[in-house]
Amino acid sequence: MPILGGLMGSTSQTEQHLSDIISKFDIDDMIVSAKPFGSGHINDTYRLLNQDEYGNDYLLQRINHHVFKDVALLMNNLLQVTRHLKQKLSAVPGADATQNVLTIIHARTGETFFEDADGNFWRMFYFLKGTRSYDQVTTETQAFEGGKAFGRFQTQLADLDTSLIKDTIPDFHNIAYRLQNLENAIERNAAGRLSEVLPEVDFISRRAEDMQQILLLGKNGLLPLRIVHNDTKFNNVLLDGDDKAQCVIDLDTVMPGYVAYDFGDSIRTIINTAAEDEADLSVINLNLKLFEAYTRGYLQESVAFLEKMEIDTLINGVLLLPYIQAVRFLTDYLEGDVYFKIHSPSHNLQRTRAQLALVKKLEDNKAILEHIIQDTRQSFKAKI
Ligand code: ADP
Ligand code: GN1
Ligand code: MG
Repeated sequence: MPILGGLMGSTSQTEQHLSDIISKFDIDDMIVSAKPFGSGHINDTYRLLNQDEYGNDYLLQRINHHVFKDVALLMNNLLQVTRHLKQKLSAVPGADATQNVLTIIHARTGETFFEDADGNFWRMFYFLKGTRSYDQVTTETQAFEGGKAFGRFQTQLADLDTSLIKDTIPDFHNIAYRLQNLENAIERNAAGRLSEVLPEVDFISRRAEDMQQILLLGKNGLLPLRIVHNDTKFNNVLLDGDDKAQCVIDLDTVMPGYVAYDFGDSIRTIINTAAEDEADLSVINLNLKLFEAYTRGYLQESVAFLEKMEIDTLINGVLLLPYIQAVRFLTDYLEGDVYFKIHSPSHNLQRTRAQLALVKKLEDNKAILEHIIQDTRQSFKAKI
């Protein structure tokens, strides 16, 4: 049994509850604190500190089961993906499967998660010490390393048996489905906020058709479905103390999809000189150097397996992902903030506006961005 040192003596109800949860997992360490960690919008995350500073720390998460409705299916995906990645790494000199891939700590029942009496679902991983995740990227090294990490991730999953991976959130990046949801939210106007957002609705409607390109190419069999990450915002890759890529995390949405989705979602968070939810739209600009660095890192690792059409549609992903994100934030705003964690009543509206401002900037610079992608591709093609 783990001895929950500091936690055990605690009077806080939350800590006592966490202490009970921790005791259900198969670890024998003395955990002295459990502190909320990270800035994810979906799960509740805690870092568990080991009394022994040289021992393992752990990451405990309460899985958001309103978002991930089938937790057993979700965790089975994670098991398959992490197993596959660890196996791949065993052939790579210098790679360390425990440091470079998430490790699931099983519950004492042998399951990959624990369901508490209130119907909450919990899981645990090793906490990767000495790593950092960035909500915003500031250096080309960070961008390049992030690109390498996600490019490698896709490459390593390219031969995973797709039948092992199930949809955790069906139609996750299906823009037609997301627009339909927005349409429904507009009709219901559940939170009475529609009159505030008419310019945003108009901006979105005017682009609805153009944004369907990836979906249409896919439907027509011109783009291969791959196992992709689907949530490649930059804080879902851990960099080490030297800002080298260490581990891709947040594997909940690893599902079949198109590679442009992953590229676009990373770029959404890298190229933007401001935060995802920036209130001052005038400071939302593009950092082309970071875009170039990410593209170089990404293609370096993935160009060998990508089809030409996949590279040609990366630019569509760059425009689509901030757009689809805005559609989702706006839908949530209209529905009364039922999906994303918010920090103020207008947070989802602020996020929507910031993402739409980014879409506009990206549209204005589309030709330059496309040029950078194709130039980078050429430089690698020449080498292989
Ligand atoms: P969410 O789905 O809510 O975004 P994540 O799985 O991304 O949850 O975790 C939230 C944050 O916790 C991450 O952005 C990262 O900073 C940190 N994190 C997640 N897993 C680990 C880990 N194994 N080791 C260290 N930090 C981690
Ligand atoms: C959520 O879980 P997190 O914070 O990494 C969301 C993503 C969005 C992102 C926007 C399962 O990601 O799809 O792009 O917020 N995850 C889910 O910041 O909906
Ligand atoms: Mg995350």
